[in-house]
Amino acid sequence: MSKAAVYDASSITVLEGLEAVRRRPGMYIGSVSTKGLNHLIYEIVDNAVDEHLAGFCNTIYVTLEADGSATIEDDGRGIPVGMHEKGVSAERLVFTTLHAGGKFDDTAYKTSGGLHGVGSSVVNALSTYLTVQVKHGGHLYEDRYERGNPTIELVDGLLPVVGRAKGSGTRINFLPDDTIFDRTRFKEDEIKSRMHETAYLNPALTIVFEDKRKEETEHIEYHEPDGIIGFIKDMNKSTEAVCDVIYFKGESEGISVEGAFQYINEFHENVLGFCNNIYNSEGGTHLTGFKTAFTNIINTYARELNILKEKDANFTGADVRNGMTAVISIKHPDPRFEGQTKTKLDNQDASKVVSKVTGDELVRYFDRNLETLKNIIGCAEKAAKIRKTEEKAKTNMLTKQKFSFDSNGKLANCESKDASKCEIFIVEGDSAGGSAKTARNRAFQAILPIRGKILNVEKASIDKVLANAEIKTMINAFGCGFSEGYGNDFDITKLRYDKIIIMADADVDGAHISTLLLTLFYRFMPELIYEGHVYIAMPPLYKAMPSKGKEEYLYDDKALDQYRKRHKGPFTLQRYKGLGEMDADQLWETTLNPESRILKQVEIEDARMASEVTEMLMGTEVPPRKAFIYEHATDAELDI
Ligand code: TSJ
Repeated sequence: MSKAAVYDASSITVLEGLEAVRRRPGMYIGSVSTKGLNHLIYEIVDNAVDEHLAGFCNTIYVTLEADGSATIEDDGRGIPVGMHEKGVSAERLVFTTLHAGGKFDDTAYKTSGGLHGVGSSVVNALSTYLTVQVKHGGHLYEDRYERGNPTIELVDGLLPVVGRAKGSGTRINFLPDDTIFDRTRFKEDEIKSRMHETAYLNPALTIVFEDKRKEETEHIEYHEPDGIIGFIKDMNKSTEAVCDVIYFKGESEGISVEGAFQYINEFHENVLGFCNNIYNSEGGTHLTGFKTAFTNIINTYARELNILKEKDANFTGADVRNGMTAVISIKHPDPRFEGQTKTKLDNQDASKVVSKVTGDELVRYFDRNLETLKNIIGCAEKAAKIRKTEEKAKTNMLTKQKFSFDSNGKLANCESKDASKCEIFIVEGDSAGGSAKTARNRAFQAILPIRGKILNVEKASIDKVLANAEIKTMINAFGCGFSEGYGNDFDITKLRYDKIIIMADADVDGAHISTLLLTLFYRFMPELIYEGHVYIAMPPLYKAMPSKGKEEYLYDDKALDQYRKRHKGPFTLQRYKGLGEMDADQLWETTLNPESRILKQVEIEDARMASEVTEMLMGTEVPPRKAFIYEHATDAELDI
């Protein structure tokens, strides 16, 4: 069959549309990194979730296949395979039409909520192949695409029947295109966490996850009948709760609102927003509405109860959310998004409605549960007290800081003042720091040696963090200040270096120091990471010196294996134990010279996961940390 045979006139624009997706994939899925890759699965799963919301699907199966493809299956009604007005099956339209988000409002395919899952054609365009199987009316139908192009001929505009089937449902199998994505291995941790979250938000749904790439198939069933209450309980399971989970819901102006929260004995807040069951990592109007109403309620009660006296200032929003874990989930008929990653809910009516529901429902709750209310106000009082102490400490520090920058003895700054060209290396140890100072190109490379292990900021209180000399030097050198729970004095536009490069030995201690530094950045200067300024230098592990031919630096054991295979004849192998063993020339050549070095760029896939991971890695609990480090030890993502 010639390819032309399967395109009719109406599908020509369609194919041009999908070609656009292949040309600029980032526009449609955010990026072609692992994050974009995982996104393909979510786009498909969202369709099945829509079918669940429509009341026709109970179970979704998500399988990472041994061959690298993914399969998603549901037990819904099956995508309509019959003839659609335009002369093609509805199924073909789903996978070949780019729709901006309005869906095709005039077809049978408009889903119950018309909520999400608009990206099936995008997934199709970015897949080497994609097969669709639909069970319906006793028949099994099948369709297939390659890089978005259909390869099966329709019979009178209908999909061919390939067999018989019991029940109904849809099954999609696709292989991401390795000419589009940097790497095509799905990251199971992020997928599992997203599927679990989807289960919490849809308490009647079961999601069966399988990873067949593992030696022994991993099988997990996510079913969370307690919904977002269970979500909160799980997030807080390893900490001491200050009160029970409080749940409320309500509806107004066609928007339904559901919220749950609990206080724990910690000094941070974790408030997550969802719209139509999709997580909004940049928050938005639903969270603003909740926060405004909540701050008002607590301040009003605190005055009524005379906990806040007439002369006292109100609690701030951050005060009243001190220790709070919350989920706000709304259903909106026409959600709009803004923000860098288009994940910030923008509908003004959402703010109004969430505010109203929160106000009405929580006043009703607190009137009947005065003890809980008093506990919560207690958390706010603690936060306010700490905030005031810190405000004082910070003013003191900042005034001192103004004079301390120049006398910042250990920093060997670069000559250029053009931040876009400058780099700062944070080097473990004074001796390596010394070599690096000699080796560097002082025109644009600054060196900041740090001694031993810096403070673990996940465990230390803020005043200790700010008192730490190494940390102060870093904050001074970067030039942007820092942000923490109670205010944001961080200004990325003042950053003095385009690249902040962590340079530590390639051993366990080195890894620990890198983790400590990343924790510091993530907690107090997260924009540095979000905006891609943070890198990890990769010094070589070996130098291979053949008796004939050129010396070569090898950066990991895989490179050594490859060298052994590639290189016939004898060679001497030098193993570097630390940066200190290299002379200045070697250090320049292997680690500093932009032409020949290898840097790993630090990227955060998912802020929530990252937060959990830093807590897990740097917090006081030991066992999960070990498992995580082992699992990811071979996962380095190389850049440049
Ligand atoms: F399962 C899945 F993830 F693979 C998947 C399921 C992927 C995609 C792209 C779609 C679906 C899907 C679609 N599951 N169920 C449906 N349902 C419909 O498309 C459907 C069926 C019947 C009717 C009707 O009005 O009779 C309407 C719709 C929207």
